Amino acid sequence: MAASSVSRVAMAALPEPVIQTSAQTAPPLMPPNGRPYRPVVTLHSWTLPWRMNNGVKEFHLVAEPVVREMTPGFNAHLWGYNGQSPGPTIEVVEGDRVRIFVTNKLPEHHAVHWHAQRLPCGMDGVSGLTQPSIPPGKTFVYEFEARRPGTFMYHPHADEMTQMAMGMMGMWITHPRAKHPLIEDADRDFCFLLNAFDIEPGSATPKIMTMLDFNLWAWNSRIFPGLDSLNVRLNDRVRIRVGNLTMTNHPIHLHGHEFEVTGTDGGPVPKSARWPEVTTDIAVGQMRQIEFIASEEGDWAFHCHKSHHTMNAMGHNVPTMIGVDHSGLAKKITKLIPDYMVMGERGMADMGEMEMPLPDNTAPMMTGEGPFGGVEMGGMFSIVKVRRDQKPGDYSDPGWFKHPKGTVAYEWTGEPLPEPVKAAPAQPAPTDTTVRARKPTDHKHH
Ligand SMILES: [Cu+2]
Repeated sequence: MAASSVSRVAMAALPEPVIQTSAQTAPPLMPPNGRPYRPVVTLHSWTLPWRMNNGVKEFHLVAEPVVREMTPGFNAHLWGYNGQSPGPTIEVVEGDRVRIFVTNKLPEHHAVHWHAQRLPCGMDGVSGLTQPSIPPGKTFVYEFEARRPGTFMYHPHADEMTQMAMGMMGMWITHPRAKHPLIEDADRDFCFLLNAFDIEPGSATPKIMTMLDFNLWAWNSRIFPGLDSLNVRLNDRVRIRVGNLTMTNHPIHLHGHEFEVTGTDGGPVPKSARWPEVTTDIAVGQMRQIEFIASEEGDWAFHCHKSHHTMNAMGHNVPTMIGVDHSGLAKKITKLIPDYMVMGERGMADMGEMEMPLPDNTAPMMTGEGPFGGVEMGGMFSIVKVRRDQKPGDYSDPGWFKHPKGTVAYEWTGEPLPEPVKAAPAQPAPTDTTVRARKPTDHKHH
């Protein structure tokens, strides 16, 4: 990729587009040229390589239909960039001059908006407003200086609803050019986008007209149990940058640690405006950058706190059956429908164990095996694994946490516990039921 190895003729041509076929999390891309920085790791995605051309960082994005493995056994037919949805992360340094070639291989027009960047208005990527849209088969050039450090994203601004519902989006990270008073050096720096799809069980293409009732809640077009864990070393300073391109807000919650929101798409947060949290709500179109010291060893759940967002596709019309005895009814129905199955009278956990055949190309609704059994999760759920012996720069999965003896919740096997005693009401109910009325004229006015 070094500029010296590319001829003058090649420099005048477009940079070779780099295509990614794998949905795996790529290792951080150490900058091969330009100014150095500590790179990010994009969950189930990768950083787009660039070339230096007379001091300009040149990238080539290709907007195109892609096949995305959202979890093993479930491939979605999406639109994305350079072979995947989401598109690759663009990583630059504050002050870099950036030139991005965007080739449109979609069946319809396109334009890319560089969310939250300071740039000339005509580079903002709003089709019709700041530029003509990019027709199918054409390549447009965007060029501007990355003026402020922070966490950004890019997404279409042409037939936006369709193209985002189909998975078109990507992260943009601008690293500070020098030590910044509000930007710490992180030992681990992760990023991902929140996105949502409506894909009928057994099919592969999202329904683009869905307004709110999405059935797949994803991080970087990936769902649990297909989501990688975020693996860190004990006492690392961990930064996680999250952007929301779904149609609803997501309270993102970390177990076992408190974090601070250290930045938004507006830039670094002043120190006086930071406070400890364990959940931060990320509204639609927002980015939040959280940081914490990973000071507690373990396998810590990290997820959206809306419990419907940690489930995969399900029938929303299933009635609540908890506490309903339908043993008699089931017998009658079985006469008519031999395969009839009763679900939900003990809760929905049976769903996780159920051996019912799923249609081809369907993600199970709530699943994932942990060291102690079923995790019964889906969608926006992952794990932060904090380990004493995780090597610096090693992002590989260390396996399940080995809990120190005597630190795991356990079953009581001693003497049977006494029957619980009903607590007495705080105030005895009045036995005197006489209604004391008072004439309005009894009121004394001050
Ligand atoms: Cu959510």
